[in-house]
Amino acid sequence: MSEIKEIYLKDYKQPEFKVSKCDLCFELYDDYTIVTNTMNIESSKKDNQLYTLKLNSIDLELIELYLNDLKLSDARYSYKDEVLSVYNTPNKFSLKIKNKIYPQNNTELEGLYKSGSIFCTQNEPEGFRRITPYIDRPDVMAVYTTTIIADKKKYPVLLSNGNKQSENQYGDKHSVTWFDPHPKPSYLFALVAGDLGVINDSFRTMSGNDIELNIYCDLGNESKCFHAMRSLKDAMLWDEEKYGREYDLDIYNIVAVDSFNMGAMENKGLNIFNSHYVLANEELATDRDFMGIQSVIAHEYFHNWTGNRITCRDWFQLTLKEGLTVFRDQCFSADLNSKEVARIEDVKALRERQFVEDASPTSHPIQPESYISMNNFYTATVYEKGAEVIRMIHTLLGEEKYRKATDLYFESFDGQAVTTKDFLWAMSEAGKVDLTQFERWYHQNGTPRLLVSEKYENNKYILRLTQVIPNTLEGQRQRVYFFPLKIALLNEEGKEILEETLTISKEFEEFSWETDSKPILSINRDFSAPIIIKQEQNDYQFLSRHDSNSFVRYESMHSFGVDTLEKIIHNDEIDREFVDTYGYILDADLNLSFKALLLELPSVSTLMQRQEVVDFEPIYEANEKLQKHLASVYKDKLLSIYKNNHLPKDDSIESLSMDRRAIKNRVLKLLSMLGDEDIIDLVKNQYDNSSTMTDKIAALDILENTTQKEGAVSLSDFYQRYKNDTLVMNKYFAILAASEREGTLDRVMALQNDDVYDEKIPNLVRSLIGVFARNYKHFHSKDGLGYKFVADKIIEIDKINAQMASALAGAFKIYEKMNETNKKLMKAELKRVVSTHSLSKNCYEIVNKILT
Ligand code: 0A1
Ligand code: ZN
Repeated sequence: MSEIKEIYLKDYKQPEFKVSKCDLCFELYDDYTIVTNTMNIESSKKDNQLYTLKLNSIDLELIELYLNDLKLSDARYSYKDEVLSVYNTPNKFSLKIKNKIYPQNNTELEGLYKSGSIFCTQNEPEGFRRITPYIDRPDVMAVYTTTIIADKKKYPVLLSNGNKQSENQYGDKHSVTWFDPHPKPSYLFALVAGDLGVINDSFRTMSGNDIELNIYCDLGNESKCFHAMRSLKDAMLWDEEKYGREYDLDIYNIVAVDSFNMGAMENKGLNIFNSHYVLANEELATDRDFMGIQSVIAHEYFHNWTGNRITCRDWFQLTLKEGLTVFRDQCFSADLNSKEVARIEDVKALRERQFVEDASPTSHPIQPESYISMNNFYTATVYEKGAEVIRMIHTLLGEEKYRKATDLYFESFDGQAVTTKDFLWAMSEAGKVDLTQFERWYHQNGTPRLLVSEKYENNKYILRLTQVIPNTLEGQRQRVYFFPLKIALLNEEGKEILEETLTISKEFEEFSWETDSKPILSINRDFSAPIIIKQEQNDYQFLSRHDSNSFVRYESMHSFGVDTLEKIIHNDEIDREFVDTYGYILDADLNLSFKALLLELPSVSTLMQRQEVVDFEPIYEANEKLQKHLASVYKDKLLSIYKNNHLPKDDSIESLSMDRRAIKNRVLKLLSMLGDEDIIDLVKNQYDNSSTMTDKIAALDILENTTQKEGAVSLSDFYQRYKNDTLVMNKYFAILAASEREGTLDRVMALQNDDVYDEKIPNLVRSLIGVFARNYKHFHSKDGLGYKFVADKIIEIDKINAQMASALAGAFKIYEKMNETNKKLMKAELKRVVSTHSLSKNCYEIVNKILT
């Protein structure tokens, strides 16, 4: 393991040297690659002293170095502890370094590596130092020229950032040179070489430039790229209309690869994507996959302005680009689809991932103060909570001032590497609000709670609010927040008496309004702040039927469900009123996707988050009991909803078709709890006859969880049909790994030997091991075998890909809250992992935090 060193934001210093120009040449061979890197470098000091230049380098074989064209003797440089030091450098000079790397052995998938037969790169945050020695930090921005030389037959497509400058042929080889005029940090550098298929299109920008758009993929997959292309064009137009931002190169390339650690990467002019977020057609992708592609394609495109043109000064500023870009992609998806459904889905994801993280030993502010491995900070907190913080700014400023403020941000900082303070300056300057107290959202961690009490007397409605702020992990007190709280008071018919956005800034606050009769409170409308509301009294039954704000309507139904399940856990009693409300929603005339959300019962994770000491068994039992009850009371209604919306041959991805699939699969799942033969026939029929992957997967999941026989038949049919399509096989592995059936662990273990499974491909590891580690029932089984299996995998995969391993270790974050039996079992495994010889710093950081 490289030395474990914690890096602190407070230690930030400006770079001692700047690189203005970086010319790269890659000679790609089967067994190795030669990189020649020529940089124009200048000292930041102007005193004509001689300095030592330090370049980050990991696992590089140096061949030779030249300073101002003179070959450097061994005495002029040294290479140790991942730093190449060049001694006695002048003020301004050129440095040429030739080195050798082995992309085909690179299983970490950072730097230059091979995904199948394709060469590709991943350099954020610190991968570039695995390609060539460099000042590998985001505040060093240079203009890059890249030449790639490779075998013409094997690698006909050679890509890098920017615009294509020239092409040459030499015998069996060819070369292409790319020039990117926009200065950029090294983490945005990209290279791709391979024998690729492509689809092309073009986009005319608002000032009339025609941009060439290309999406590259494995040969044969071209027809699966059209949804991604449509999404790209939609995103380009949206950014012009909503933010006045236009694309700035002649060409925009996207490449889909199968081996990728994350979702996608915004490299300037050459985005590299996990193929999961590019390839889709109606037969092979689910509706969720289509939505995911639309939002990730947009996310990476939006980074061109929020991330690339204006980048981060240092990695502690990550939320500057990520929080803002997630907010932008969320708004884009909301504009193109259903606003109400999009907002609910975003909040659901936030609570399932970020709230859990924020209540765990790895809780951190959206702008952390320290890290051991930056790779561990691409978190739900930095991304999703970061987006909520930007959303609150948007709410506080309002649409018009927010646009003025983003214009000011772009004008003021274009071409620079800046901090979240710079962003907040632009927001408060153009928004004319004081954001001093608001800034605490960047530096404090944990989810704040708001206690709500109400009083009505003498025609006066009084609302009392109390902020309860969690302590830091070390037990220090944190301060109260400034945030927008959107509320409404409703009359008995559900009509709004008033709607207001309150700004909350104190620990205790009281608001009052004169009203003729006692109003009903609709609070945190649209989830205007990422907080937990605790009400002394509630009107869930009324609000889930009548609130005009769809978010609060969903929220009330959801909270009503939570209360109902907790009553079952504690008193074994099913709340009749909840059951009635459920029936009311079944009958209501609503957008069908919204209705499907209202009818979704609270997740196991939601209930778990509310337990002081976590024990999953009673949660599963209560869930099953409530579902069976609802299914038997409403069997006829559910069946008629199913039949009205089941159109097996409709494979359109227009919203109505997707809405229909959402509702009918929701009710089918509920009906399947009955285990009745007529229902199982419906499910089997759906599997056999539906033309969409959404329907097939929904049916397969039900069959796997309810029937021994039909499940096995359909699963083997599915396997035979799709075994050659890895993206589809991910779904197969995920269904089996998430199964609640007995014997899941054994089957997951056996699936590792399946021909399709490959431990080096992150998507497959996520689908099999990652999904199993989030299968609460089997991962937390009281024999401890689930823990042991995942710990074994962490240790094994850590040697292949440390980033993947530390992501798996995240499943143990819940450790501290577990009941004694599980805790003891977990502890033994965590200790085993942390004491593993040469464990990566990525895993060490996560496991060590969990244990201390
Ligand atoms: N910047 C990318 C996400 C990303 C981050 C790190 C990676 O490798 C360690 C890869 C991708 C985004 O936000 O889309
Ligand atoms: Zn991003």
